[in-house]
Amino acid sequence: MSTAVPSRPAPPAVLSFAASDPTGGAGIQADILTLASLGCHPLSVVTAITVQDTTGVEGVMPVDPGWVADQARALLEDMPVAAFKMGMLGSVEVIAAIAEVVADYPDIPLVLDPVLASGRGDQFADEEMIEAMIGLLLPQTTLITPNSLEARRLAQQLGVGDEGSRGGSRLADCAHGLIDAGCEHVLVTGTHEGTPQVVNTLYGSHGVLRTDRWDRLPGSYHGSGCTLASAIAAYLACGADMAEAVRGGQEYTWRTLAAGYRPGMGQFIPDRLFWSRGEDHDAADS
Ligand code: PXL
Repeated sequence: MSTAVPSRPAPPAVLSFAASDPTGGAGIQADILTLASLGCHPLSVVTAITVQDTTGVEGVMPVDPGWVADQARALLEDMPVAAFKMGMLGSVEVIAAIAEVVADYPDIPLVLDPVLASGRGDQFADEEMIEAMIGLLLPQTTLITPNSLEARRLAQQLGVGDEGSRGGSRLADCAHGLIDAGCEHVLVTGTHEGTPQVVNTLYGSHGVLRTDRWDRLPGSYHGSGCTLASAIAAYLACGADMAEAVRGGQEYTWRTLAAGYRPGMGQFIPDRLFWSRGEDHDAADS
């Protein structure tokens, strides 16, 4: 006897740990849009709530660490999770709580976006939080996705030399410092470097795995890092290997930025659903 309602197979579930951004530009809202757009089922554990508009962040209130852990455990005990994605975590205590939960799931790939500051300069992580990220999360991380500023700051905390010079070899040192500290792969994004194109480089323990160059887009975007890390997590959840996932995630993100829009008086936000808007929005094909 079968009383089960016939159902289609569930899409791969990706669990995002991130803070709420009420603008819908960054944070958990960006992650949910990206994951759904790429065919995954988004699971969302809220780590903090923020007060912000498209011009800046006014406040951050971390969620109680026990509540963060409980949200995640409830999901993990109910269903299979194909990948973890982490963004703004809010406090040392929340980082510790999350690190303890994910330690029970060592086979689930983990993409860590080390949200140290917003593109607009709002600071989100103090020295103790960076220490906690490095000590507790990095050894469990499959891919960390710092921009070049974050890569240098993390490396500095690790004691990897930085005499203030810029350039590929220095970022490579930062990336290898992060790998030596325990993560498997590092994708350093180059938006903040002075290069004519944006150069993003994926490192593994044996060196550079791929380098991708992207035409710079005009405008200042809010939520591009969240979109990229979530998109890579989605590709990994769908079975791509790391190099394919990093390529696919960048391609998707570039298209969301090219189709970005400005809903308020501040930054542009990426259009994670660009493909649903009709041909005029398909900027990458033009
Ligand atoms: O873009 C990084 C980021 C992540 N998460 C939240 C944010 C921001 C930037 O403002 O507000 C919640």
